Amino acid sequence: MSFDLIVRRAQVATAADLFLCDIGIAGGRITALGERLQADAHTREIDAAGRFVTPGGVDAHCHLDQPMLPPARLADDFETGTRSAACGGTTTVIPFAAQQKGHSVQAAVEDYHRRADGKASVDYAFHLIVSDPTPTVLHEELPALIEQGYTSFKIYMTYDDMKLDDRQLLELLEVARRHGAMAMIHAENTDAIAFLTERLLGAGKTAPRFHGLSRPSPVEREATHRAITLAELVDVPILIVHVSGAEAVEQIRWARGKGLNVQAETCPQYLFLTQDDMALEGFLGARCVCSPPPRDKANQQVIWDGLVDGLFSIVSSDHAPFNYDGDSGGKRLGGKEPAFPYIPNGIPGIETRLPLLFSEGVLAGRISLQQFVALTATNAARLYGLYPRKGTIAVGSDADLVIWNTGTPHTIRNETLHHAADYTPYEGMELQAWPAMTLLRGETVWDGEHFLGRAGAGRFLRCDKPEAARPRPRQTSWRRWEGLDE
Ligand code: DUC
Ligand code: ZN
Ligand code: ZN
Repeated sequence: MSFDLIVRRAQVATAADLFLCDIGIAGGRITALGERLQADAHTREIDAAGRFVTPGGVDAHCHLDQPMLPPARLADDFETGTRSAACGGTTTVIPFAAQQKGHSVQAAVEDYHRRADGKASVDYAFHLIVSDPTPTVLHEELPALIEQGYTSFKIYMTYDDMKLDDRQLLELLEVARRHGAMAMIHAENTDAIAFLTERLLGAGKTAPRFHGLSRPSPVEREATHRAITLAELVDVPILIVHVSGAEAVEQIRWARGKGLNVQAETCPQYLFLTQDDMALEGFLGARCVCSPPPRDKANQQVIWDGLVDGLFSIVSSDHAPFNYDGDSGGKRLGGKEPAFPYIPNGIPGIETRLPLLFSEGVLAGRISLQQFVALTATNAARLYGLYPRKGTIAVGSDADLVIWNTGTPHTIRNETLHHAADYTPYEGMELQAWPAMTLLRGETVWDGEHFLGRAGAGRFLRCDKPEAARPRPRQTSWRRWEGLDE
């Protein structure tokens, strides 16, 4: 057997195991895992002795160059966003091709390919966002796109330009069921947010921290419950994205207790930020404005508990980077300090996701290394139809690897990150882990100091229909009794 590259004496972690071996790589894939693999004249070698090696991260929720309602504008396009991903150990990203109301989903997909082509330096797939589920979208476009490898879509229950009502949600869930796609739900009650926002503004409460009060936990709890109930009626698995705290978690636990197939995602902001970060002096709190908003320490603990006991399948970044300053499009909207409803919702985090969770999760003893791998790579690949090509270290998988430096403290500084945003909410945090090297299909894209990837080297990935999106037979589903199961 001949190898292009051998990674020697790696402490390989998968979602199931931890073992010491050499990793043999040829043609961008892992072709052997074994002891003392034989090199030949052209084989490159990397000595990973004493280091953990994990699968390249799969960031299944990030926003890159996604058109926003003006004046908001994302700081990262595919070039800067995927560069940042690579330097933080992520080798596959799944951002969103967002349908604009009045336009087709197909147009969004074509536009999004143009934005990614020639720019991405890590591999990428697309989720869809459906904001205008016309009969053509439901019965022609989505079924065709799902067959072509766009096998997941996000449904918003809030935001004027995106939100769907319950009837539309049901119709989309039915498409997911019929065609085997994964439905991702942003669960916040839009009318409750509008009501609370109006009352807060009427009382002159405009500062960034009131963003949190306009979307308190019950707003998320109610929408989570409603999404679960609608999915129960259609009898289809769903995934609740960016779960922020205890009240939504309770709903998901309740649903699981009933035997419903509800998957859940959380994000670093719900583990490391709180509402106090939105109350920082001056306008600085705007930096941590995202939706759902960060809660409090007790809620953080509930989210950690959910990582430990398997409530959450994935930790994604929800990287939605807006500049704080900048001329336009950012949190301060060209130097002005807008009232909270006009602060763009989202924070950067594509580069810090893995190191935060490795350091504060694994090395701090909160989760196991195998759980880290499952949460940051394997489960995302499984949930979105990319497994086993992505998300694991196995013979036949792409040689996407992270070699970890766990011996040297690393302080997060925005100036050393590689995104285009002008801040990180984690500025000054000292971590005990940072990628020493990231490999994409056997090529080094990050060497611990420098980005070595190339814009355009990232490949588009068609997703299979996820096993996890397939409805399981259940005794209790009314559909079965009424003969509505196809
Ligand atoms: N939802 C997201 O998924 N990302 C950014 C903002 C939001 O509300
Ligand atoms: Zn969302
Ligand atoms: Zn998002």
